[in-house]
Amino acid sequence: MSLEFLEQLQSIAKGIDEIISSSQRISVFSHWDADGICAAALLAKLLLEKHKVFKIHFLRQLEEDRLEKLKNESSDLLILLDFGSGQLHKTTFKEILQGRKVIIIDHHQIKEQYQVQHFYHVNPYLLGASGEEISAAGVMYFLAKYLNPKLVKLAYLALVGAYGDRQERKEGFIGLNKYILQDAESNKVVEVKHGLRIFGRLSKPLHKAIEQCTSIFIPGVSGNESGAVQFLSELGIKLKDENGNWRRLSDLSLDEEMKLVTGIILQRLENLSNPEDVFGNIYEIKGKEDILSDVYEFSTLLNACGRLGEASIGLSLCLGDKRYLETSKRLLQTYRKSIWSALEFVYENLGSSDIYVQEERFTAILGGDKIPYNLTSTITSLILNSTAFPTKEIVIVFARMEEAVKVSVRSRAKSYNIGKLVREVAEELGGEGGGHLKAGGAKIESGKEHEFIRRFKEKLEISK
Ligand SMILES: [Mn+2]
Repeated sequence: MSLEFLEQLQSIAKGIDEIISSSQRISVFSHWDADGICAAALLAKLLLEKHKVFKIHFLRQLEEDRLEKLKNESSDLLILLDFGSGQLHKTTFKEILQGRKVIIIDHHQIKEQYQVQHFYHVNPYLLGASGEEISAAGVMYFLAKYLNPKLVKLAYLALVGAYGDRQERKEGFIGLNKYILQDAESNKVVEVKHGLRIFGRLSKPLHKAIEQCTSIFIPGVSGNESGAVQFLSELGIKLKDENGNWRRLSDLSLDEEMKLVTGIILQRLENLSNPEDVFGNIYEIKGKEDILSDVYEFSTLLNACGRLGEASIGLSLCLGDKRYLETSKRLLQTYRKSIWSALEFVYENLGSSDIYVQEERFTAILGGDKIPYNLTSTITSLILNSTAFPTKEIVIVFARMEEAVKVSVRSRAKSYNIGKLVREVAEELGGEGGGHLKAGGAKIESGKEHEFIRRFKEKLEISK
């Protein structure tokens, strides 16, 4: 199946190359998360090598008001990355397709597919594969590689994008992503190691890494420096070496690292029944330093830049410009602080049925303005995956967004098509939405949160 995808993509690549070559003014619109930024970076490299002039814009989402604006785009070629597939069925989109060339490179679910002249829609679902096994950056990577073989050296960007979209599983990268990892390993771009998957392995003092880790929420330790110091000293792990220098996670002996893993699991056991695996693959990017040398850390950094409205800083980092490294680290700090305070808010309100609603099959969190709308998808994933929160197999988070409400849904269950359910409910309520099998997002009118919950519950029951 994967091979069918690669063969078909290779044949499409030629047509895409021609459409790019024949265009003078190229406008690129991409999603502002790590996947969108990596896809944009891969496309930018390809276009730069072709000496093309282009503009790149990053958007939170391709919503109706944005589509309206795209109708007036003056470029002769419009390229959409990491969105577009879920908007194709809209009337406004059909109008956009008239009078200009359009390329969509996406991996979200498609409601309606049709063919128009000068329109390329590249999506794994149309090529015998699934959007769960490859990200937009991954699709863009294969295209870039077919059109310019030396771009295989950027394979790591496709992994950073896939990681950002949470496509890396316990067993590692699977499906088409696995082919990308193979490319990356055989070209010595990425090396796979094993260890404790905590942000700041190489770049931070140990207690800081534990305290600031966003992938694992440890009550009393996350976001609490003295809590982290105490936690480590209780485990008998020294914070400094003989010379008085702060130790990093990468300085620990295997024995100490195992002690730490056990400590984290035990700490989290107090709040949960099923502690997640904190030990696993680490993907080291060769020839990069600091925070940019780890696929996981790089993707977190890009998400921070994008979600705080500075995706172009992330893009510069992907293109090898190190001038913004310090700025991006400051953004990361702000990003983490916002995430912790939102998680703390939810944690403190676990008992409040106005905020933390437990239904039979899902948990809904009415975040109001206590959860920043630009971070809802990250926060929803963290809550679903963190054992500190007693959730059902699906988590819905609502957050105020100017006049509207942003909805994020994440699921552990295999039996539903979350993206489709979210789109249906949102559209019934006059809003818009879509997504993947296990993740969806929507924008609805303020005040319709409970109606969303009611309809979502009904649809879940029918689709079970
Ligand atoms: Mn994506």
